Amino acid sequence: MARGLFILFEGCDRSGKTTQSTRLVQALTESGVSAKLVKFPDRTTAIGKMIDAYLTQKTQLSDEAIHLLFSANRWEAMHQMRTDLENGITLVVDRYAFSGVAFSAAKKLGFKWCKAPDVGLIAPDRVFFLDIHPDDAAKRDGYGDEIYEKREFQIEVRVKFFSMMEASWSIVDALKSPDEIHRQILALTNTALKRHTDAPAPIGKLWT
Ligand code: 2DT
Repeated sequence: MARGLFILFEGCDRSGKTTQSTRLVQALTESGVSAKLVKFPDRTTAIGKMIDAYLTQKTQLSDEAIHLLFSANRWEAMHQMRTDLENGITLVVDRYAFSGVAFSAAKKLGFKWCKAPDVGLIAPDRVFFLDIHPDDAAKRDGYGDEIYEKREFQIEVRVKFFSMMEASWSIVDALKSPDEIHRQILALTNTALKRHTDAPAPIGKLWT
């Protein structure tokens, strides 16, 4: 049995990642592909609860401390993610280490320092970057509720994302209709799945 694929959604706040990752899992499941949704931060764990308290501005933490908590929140999920991939489950992940680096680097922490704690995590096979200008994101419902949802900061975050893009990334215009975006992403995912069936690649390690 081939291992599952690791499909990642990244993007600025309110770009539609949660909607699209949920729809992708549904579509894959309906077509007989075993798939599971994973979301970072995972606010349900002990570390995730500390992250949630920070994001909702109930507690304060230094930029360095919150960065390391986000990374630890990924490391604590690695065993389960590896097991799932090895069992043939395709993981559709909503945010990951690229969000970690983009948000902390936008606070002026060094790139190298930001990447270091996430080196060696499982690497995504395919990344979809839902691109939206923060001015358009600000018009969407629910914007501005959490600590990072400020225009200038989001513009900085978007620049940092662009500086990390690699060959496995596709930039998707997040202003298109949700149906159109879904169709585009599903087609790209099916191509990646087919390629993987024809020529399976081992699970990769991030930034090594
Ligand atoms: P959601 O709105 O997607 O729940 O994210 N963030 C996220 C970081 O600063 N570092 C990270 O490593 C991750 C995964 C992005 C909540 C906020 O947390 C930010 C938005």
